[in-house]
Amino acid sequence: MKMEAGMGRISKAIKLKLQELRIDDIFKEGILKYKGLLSNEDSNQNTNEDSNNEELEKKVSDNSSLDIVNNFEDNKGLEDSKKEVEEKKQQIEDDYEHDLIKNAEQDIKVSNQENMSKESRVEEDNLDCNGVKENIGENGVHNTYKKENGEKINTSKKSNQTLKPIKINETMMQYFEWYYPCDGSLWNKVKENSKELSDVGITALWLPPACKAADGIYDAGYGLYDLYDLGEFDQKGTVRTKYGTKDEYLKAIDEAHKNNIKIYGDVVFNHKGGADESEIVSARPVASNNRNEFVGDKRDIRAHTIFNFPGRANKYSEYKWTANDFDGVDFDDITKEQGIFKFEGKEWEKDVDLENGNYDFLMFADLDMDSLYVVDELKRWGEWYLEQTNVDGFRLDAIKHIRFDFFYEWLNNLRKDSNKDLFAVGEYWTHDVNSLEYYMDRCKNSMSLFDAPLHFNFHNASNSFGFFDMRTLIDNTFLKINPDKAVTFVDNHDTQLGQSLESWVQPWFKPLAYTFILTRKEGYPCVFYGDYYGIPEMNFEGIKDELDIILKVRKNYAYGTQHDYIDNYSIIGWTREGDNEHENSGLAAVITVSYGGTKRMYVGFQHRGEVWKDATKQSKDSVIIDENGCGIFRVFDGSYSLWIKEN
Ligand SMILES: [Ca+2]
Ligand SMILES: [Ca+2]
Ligand SMILES: [Ca+2]
Repeated sequence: MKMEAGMGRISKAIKLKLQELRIDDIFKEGILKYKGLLSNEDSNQNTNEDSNNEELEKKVSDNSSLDIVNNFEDNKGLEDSKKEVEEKKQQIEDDYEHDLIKNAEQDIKVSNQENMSKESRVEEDNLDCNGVKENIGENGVHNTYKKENGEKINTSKKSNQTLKPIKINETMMQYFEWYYPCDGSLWNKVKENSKELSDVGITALWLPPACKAADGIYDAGYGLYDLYDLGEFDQKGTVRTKYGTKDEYLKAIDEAHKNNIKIYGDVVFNHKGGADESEIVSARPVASNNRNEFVGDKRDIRAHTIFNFPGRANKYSEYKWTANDFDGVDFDDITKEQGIFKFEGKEWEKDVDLENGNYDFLMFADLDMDSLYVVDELKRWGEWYLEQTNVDGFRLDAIKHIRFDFFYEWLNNLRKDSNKDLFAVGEYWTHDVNSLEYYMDRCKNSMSLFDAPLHFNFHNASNSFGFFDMRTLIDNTFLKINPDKAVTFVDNHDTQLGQSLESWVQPWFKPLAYTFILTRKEGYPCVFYGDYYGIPEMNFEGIKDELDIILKVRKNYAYGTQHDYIDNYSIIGWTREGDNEHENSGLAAVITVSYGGTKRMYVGFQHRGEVWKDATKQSKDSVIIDENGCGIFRVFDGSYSLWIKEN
């Protein structure tokens, strides 16, 4: 066994990575186009190196092609940007090459030598993880819902499609990104692509909020206006929402179900925007950074809190919202002042995230979850929504701003009423895994949670210039402490470039992160639409080709006992032995944030004598599994490899 990658090539790979990262900064500053510059430079260098080297350079170049590509408006922009790129490069080389890279090379060389000299060990997985627990239940026919007065009435379902038990690993996809066009095409796209998504291994789609929102067709759905308008009533300028009409939504769900794909609806309960009328309310302004602290006297404000839904004319629900249903608003229409105005006689919910003193209030008109009228109306809506759409579960928005025990009751009620499992995943945005753990306790384990801390680890590793200790990749993650309830993801509509919680995982690292979440046993992975199809608004092409391979490996091979080799600063790996239910299953995965190399790993005695290949086709090696059930698996610099039995 020896180190395959020479130091010269490593140095260049890191330099290229530095360029990519700096260029991302340049991109953020609005300077356009760099891919051509990188590619030209790439092809002008190192013409004398051997064929292995060429393959490596191609790989690194390929990685760079995953990055964001923009077009110049004019030649002047091109010249300016070239100049700026050159300056940035010079700065990077000055800053890093002579000390950081040199030191790192030395460190990593030592680290790798230590690793190579170690006898590879067969390690049993100590995590005691049972993988994705989400099982599809028997979809009992939900044929009743309660009217406001509690009377049960019979209703007919729009869809009686019963999903078949899923025998492959479950994989969710977030089927939208922030800049998806406002052309009303998304629901139809879901319908058209359901079969293809099913074929590649997607078993559930998280769709964006279907309800009419304050900004009509320009609203991604989170500025919620009318829960009962799924694109059916002429409100906020159109009948349809950003994504299409109610009819198209229901047809999309039906088609997804025909292809055995579950649908998770996005539920926005924290706030309402786009009120139909305003009213005078007695309120006091509070500090933005401490919502328990008043920063002004009690006064009458004009609050946007009356929701009559005139376009819907009482269909489905006669409930009218007024200031009594809210705790506060973000605008006084008398003084035209933006702020946080807490209504007299109302209290922020106590059991919420404690950032800013009390994080009940997020935006618009904040729902009062202390009000039984509000809680009852939201329960009724849940029953109605389920009856209308036949969704299989929910993505729950902004749960850190909602009374922590609210959703336990809401979900419990719906699950009992419908006799369905009803998967749920909550969005609790935090770096702090302890907050997630606390929330789980408070919601009595009634939902899964997005593993935001794991996302931040990916983000940090991808921006680390190669200096991220990969042994710590799952440290402080929800995945580590609660693998059955962690929904793992790489990026989402909030973390994508230009968005409120921007913490974009650099494109070169995305395939590594997806290899991690899609081939390991723990967690329920969620693939981001923007990573898959790209984000044209940001000139990001997406990594569909890479993801299709990783998804198929998940679907067909990622089964059985897991063995971890998360034992090296740069290169980590793991294997799955496969199981009897999935023919030829089993895999070996290797990822590295820095140098390439090889890793000897145990894949199972039952695989002795088999020939394994890299499904990503980056390495041309044929690995023969030895008499001990082990193989030696290669990975190139800053990349990933996925080994499966040749067949
Ligand atoms: Ca709230
Ligand atoms: Ca309240
Ligand atoms: Ca509230």
